[in-house]
Amino acid sequence: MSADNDEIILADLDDAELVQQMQDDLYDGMIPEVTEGTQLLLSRGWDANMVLNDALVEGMRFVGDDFRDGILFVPEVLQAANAMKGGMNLLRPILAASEDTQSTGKMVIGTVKGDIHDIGKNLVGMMLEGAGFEVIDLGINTSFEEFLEAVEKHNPDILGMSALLTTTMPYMGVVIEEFEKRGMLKNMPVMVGGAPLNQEFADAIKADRYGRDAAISAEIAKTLLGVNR
Ligand code: B1M
Repeated sequence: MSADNDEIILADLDDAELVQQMQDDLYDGMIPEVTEGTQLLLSRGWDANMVLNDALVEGMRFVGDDFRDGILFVPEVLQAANAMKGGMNLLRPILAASEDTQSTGKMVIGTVKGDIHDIGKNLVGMMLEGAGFEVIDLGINTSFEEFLEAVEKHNPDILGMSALLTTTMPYMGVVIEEFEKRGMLKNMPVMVGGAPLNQEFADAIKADRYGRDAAISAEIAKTLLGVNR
């Protein structure tokens, strides 16, 4: 995947070449290059969502495949994740400003206990902010007790949970069960998401909705407002 980058001037590339180069740079964890590529595409009139999906998310897919196949290891993947964040830092304000500025609703969101993957969750948070939501982000490795404390403090309209590991996704069910026991889900629908999840799993743990990706999740969140159990 990696090419010798020394001679490449990103500004000289056409759009397709630049996207390809950004995917390579993301794979190689080159934060300044990914940031510069993001800036260039934006300055060429690219929509922020397209930059996100075509260059960054797609680049991360290659990283994931090679991580799975034992070609990349944790330090390299972390470096790629940081390069992705470099690009996302530029996209965040644009995505967040792209829709209503008035608060649509409030969502508490976190990556569940045992899981430290936060890129997807952060994207969902960004898109929700873009859709006018106030987002209270509890970060990674979030226990039921932390979700409970945040829900009691902020009284959100929606509870959101993210998990990227098959070993941590069942904990979402534990959180839902604990809230259910306390009768706290009557006015607080739950949305879950993360790469290993699907609708079937969401149904099995009694989540209200499954969000496949960040853009769809923002739409789903809007439809969830006012849902009562
Ligand atoms: Co990890 N990792 N990782 N990892 N990692 C995966 C998830 C894995 C699939 C890689 C692989 O094997 N191909 C695999 C899981 C396998 C499994 O469970 N069956 C895996 C593994 C095994 C591990 C470790 C166990 C590795 C190890 O240590 N041996 C370890 C676990 C650490 C832990 O959590 N306890 C680990 C560590 C790491 C890093 C720290 C190195 C790094 C995370 C950095 C970070 O997040 N800050 C990392 C990364 C980057 C990945 C991959 C490569 C990329 C994940 C990502 O950011 N994707 C990933 C492979 C992959 O998924 N292709 C992998 C991009 C992101 C935009 O997509 O997160 O799916 P995603 O989010 C999407 C949707 O899912 C959805 O919207 C998002 C945006 O469109 N979505 C929601 C997500 N949350 C949502 C919530 C919603 C709604 C929608 O509502 C609330």
